[in-house]
Amino acid sequence: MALRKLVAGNWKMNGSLAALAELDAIAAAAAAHPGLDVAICPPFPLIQAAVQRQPALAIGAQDCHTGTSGAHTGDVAAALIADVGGRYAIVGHSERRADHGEDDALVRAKAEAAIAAGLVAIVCVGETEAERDAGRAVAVVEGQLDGSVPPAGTGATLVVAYEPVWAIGTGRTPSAGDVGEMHGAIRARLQTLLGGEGAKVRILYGGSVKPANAAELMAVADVDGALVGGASLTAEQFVPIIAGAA
Ligand code: G2H
Repeated sequence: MALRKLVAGNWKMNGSLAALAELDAIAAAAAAHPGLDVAICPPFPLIQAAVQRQPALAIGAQDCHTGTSGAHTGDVAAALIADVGGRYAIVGHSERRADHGEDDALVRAKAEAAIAAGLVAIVCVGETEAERDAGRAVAVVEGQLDGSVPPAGTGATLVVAYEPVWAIGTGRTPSAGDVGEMHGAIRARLQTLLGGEGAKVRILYGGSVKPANAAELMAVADVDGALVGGASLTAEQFVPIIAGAA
């Protein structure tokens, strides 16, 4: 079943108020390709300004807390992200798993909090280079899915992003064959975990997606879009990726 593709940009710890000017051409490209969804996830302080600058463009966050409010210095509740107009929350990115020790149980709780607040949760999974070299890539990702996918997730509330850690920001990407094998395995696991809804959850590929490889990656079976880091920071790079996914 062909799902509606999603191309999401993850600005990570980059951007500025001035950089939001890039959203003008990105929003125009999104409007020119109504057959797919486009989102940008800037740092928290830019979310509201991004929404105000381009209200028709979906804006999201790169993380959220598990709770709704309280004494959690420096954290941000999913409800606040929604309150300022955010529509997505990336959770469990490998940089957060590595930098902040986030494990599968915490990622699942964050995804559930995002969904409860009305956001679409983008749950990230992916193996390290050592795990792939050891022939354990699929088993590692299946384990991450088992631990971090919310059991009540649906095609409308949940997206999974497969991001091999060794491909992030390195310029290296897996072969189309390896991507197809992994996305097929993820699809099968999602159907085991979520039943019929598992066929409707979009599975994004992430890791060094760029204009030159976007169309080939997006043509692979069960690749339902892309999570794009560095190449989402400028319209010059991101707009051709949107076109490549359309
Ligand atoms: C993977 C990706 C975005 P990049 O982290 O989530 O980043 O495209 O820079 O590899």
